Amino acid sequence: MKNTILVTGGAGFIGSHLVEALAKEESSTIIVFDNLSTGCLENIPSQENILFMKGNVDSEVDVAHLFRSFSFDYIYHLAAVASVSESVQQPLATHRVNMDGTIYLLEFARAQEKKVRKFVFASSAAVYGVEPTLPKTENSLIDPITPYGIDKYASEKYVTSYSNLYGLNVAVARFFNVYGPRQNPASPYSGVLSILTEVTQQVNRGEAAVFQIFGDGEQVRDFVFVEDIVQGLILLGRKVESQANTYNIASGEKHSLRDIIATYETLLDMMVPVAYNEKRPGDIKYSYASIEKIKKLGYQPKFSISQGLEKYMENI
Ligand code: UD2
Repeated sequence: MKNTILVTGGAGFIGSHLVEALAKEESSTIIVFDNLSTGCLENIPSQENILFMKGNVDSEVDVAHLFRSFSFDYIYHLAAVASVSESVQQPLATHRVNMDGTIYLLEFARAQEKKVRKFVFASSAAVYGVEPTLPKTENSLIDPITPYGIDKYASEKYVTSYSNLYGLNVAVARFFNVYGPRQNPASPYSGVLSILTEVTQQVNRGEAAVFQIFGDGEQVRDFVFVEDIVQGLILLGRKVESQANTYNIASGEKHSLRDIIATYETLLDMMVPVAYNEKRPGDIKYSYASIEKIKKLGYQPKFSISQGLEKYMENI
């Protein structure tokens, strides 16, 4: 079927993988809407059925131009300031993107003449905050502790309210710790596996690099390979049952940082030099997801941590 699909943030780490997967359906046209603040054009495959439009989700003018130019069957809203630390330092600026940006898109989506088949919103495990009950299910206590998490949760509520108020077809995804090719290791708050990967590359080039562990390395996360995130997002887009529902997207596996370092050492046949530092303030010791709800839609993670890391290593 011929579909026009919008991916906001489509030049970024997760968005570009989604674009690549959606564009395999040759009859679909993918519109990438991105301001290239952290994403880049090289992330997007050059294909006839992928079009790029530069713009800001928090600019009414830019979003109006987008919806004047195209009429969408599906919308995947991934554009955001993804850095939690930036949201703490710049709450107003990140709020404009992470919250107002969502409302602009919802407003134009509901006003569009053609009915949107699904508006999928990318939220985060950050909405659960530090409350310790595990695993996190979609009904776990919500208690975000940063502007980033608060804006993600408020956006989730906006998205589902547009289903109640205007009959917009919507679904919400909560990502756990995503990793994979094209994740940028530049900031100390980048995904830990992008930093660890960079350190192993530096060591292999003979450079003096040390991976800094914050805390004792026994912190546990649910690391999910980016292609499994894409699988989950596409399911939420396609399945009618996801209507007005919220889903964790994760691997359902839990690993400590020390286990992961050992997996790198086996895969790369090397020793990773590490140094131990004070744990980060506010760091959560254990975080992992229940994925039972999204499994009912047919989701099945395809990558164990070692399979995901192997594919990651092959693609950097
Ligand atoms: C993740 C998300 C964040 C938010 C949060 C909600 C990422 C990149 N971040 O933060 O956006 O949703 O979950 O709970 O997905 N670490 C090291 N050395 C390093 C970097 C990190 O030891 O060089 C530790 C860090 O202290 C933490 C763990 O590794 O214990 C994972 O860190 P992270 O920044 O990848 O992700 P997290 O879970 O803090």
